Amino acid sequence: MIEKILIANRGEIALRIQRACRELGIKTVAVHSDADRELKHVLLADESVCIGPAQSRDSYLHIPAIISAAEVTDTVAIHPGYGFLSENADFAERVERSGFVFIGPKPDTIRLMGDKVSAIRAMKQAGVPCVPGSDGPLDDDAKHTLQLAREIGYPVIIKAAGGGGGRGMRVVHSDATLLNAISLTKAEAGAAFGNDVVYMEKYLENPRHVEFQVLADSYGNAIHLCERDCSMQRRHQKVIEEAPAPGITAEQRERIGRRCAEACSTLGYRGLGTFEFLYQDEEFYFIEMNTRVQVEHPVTEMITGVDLIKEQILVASGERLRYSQDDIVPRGHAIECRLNAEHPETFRPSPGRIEEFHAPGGPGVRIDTHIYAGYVVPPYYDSMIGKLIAHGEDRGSALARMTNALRETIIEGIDTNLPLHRQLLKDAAFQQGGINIHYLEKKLGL
Ligand code: MV4
Repeated sequence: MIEKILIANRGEIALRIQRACRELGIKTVAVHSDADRELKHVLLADESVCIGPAQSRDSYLHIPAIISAAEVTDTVAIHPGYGFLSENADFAERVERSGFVFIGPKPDTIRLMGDKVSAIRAMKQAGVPCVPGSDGPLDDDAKHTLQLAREIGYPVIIKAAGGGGGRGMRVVHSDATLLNAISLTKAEAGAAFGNDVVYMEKYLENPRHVEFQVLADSYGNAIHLCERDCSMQRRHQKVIEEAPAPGITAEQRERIGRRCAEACSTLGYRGLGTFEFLYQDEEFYFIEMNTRVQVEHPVTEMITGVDLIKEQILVASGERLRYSQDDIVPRGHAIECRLNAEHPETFRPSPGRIEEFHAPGGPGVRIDTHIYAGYVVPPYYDSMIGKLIAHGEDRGSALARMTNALRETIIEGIDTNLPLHRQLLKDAAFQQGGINIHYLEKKLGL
């Protein structure tokens, strides 16, 4: 068993990982930047190490500083959280080569999934339904590329193999603009990711974003933990997530979930993972796999009763999965609202001192946040300051509990998106369930 974990992250997820470690009797090392001495998990940690200046690239992204902190503290394992180095295969490799356990998949798996072309190829081979497309990189043969686009049928989308999460994509509606769009996407991808490989897919015009959570151990056992709907988003930033996805039948869940779990076994996947799908006209289309714990993992925890971070640590320490697929019986419905330090209308970040904070409560209400009255939100990092999660026996009950929780929550001193959430909970289409990925931007008039 792992005796000590270094948490290579900050904010609410660092606190969430620390809580899981404490439940498991594992000591924690907090690493933090100069700007983060007052973070809640740093104040609570068994040990803490300052790893550099405020800028992420000099601290949370600085691999040698993190490895050195692990060495001086006699750390056994490193948990990367989400963002920062969580999907950096070179980091995972250096962690392992330095003799530490990386809490996540093997470096080669991270690398495979980081390249979207190789990820799609692997998933297609493993029987996961994918978007009709080029099934590989686009080559320099213009005639062949034009023919491919016609076969797939316009509109098509050109995506960078090194992209993901909305970076490096271009929609094309006709032959006339295809080749130029490919050149532009290639040039941008080369500059942004150091990899100018691009591929083509059929562009789905009004899909929902539905993702399946998986968990696998090192012995070929893998399960899925149902799906989440993350369609409520703006500029590729998720705003509200929920589980299960409205309108998805038990038959669909079983069919696609089993494919995901089987793909994990086939690929020798280890740890937590997420299969991202676009869902349109009752069909699922795989687009990407995330090899980290995700921000929205609590909605899955609330409906399945599984502590995903604890399980992630247990499988990383070499234990067998404690659950079989039959043990996973979803109960009720859960919704998460991401709380951001930003102006509710302009979305401008709003760092500063939190003068007052009142957390909501009551049955089925959970808040994952590192903020407290007197805490100063630094300007250097992502503006998310926490997550409000509501669970109920059905979607209506979860919505009612979230509405109450949003009404009770008071954060003063900085702007937050609480007013936006209160408005979205009243939205008729959201209440109905099943909005698509363009809904929020259209509603906001973007
Ligand atoms: C797509 C698509 C439509 N058709 N692929 C954006 C983020 C990246 N993960 C993939 N993305 C998309 N890929 C095909 N073939 C539309 C999007 C997309 C999107 C996907 C999920 C959540 C929000 C989105 C917002 C805009 C576009």
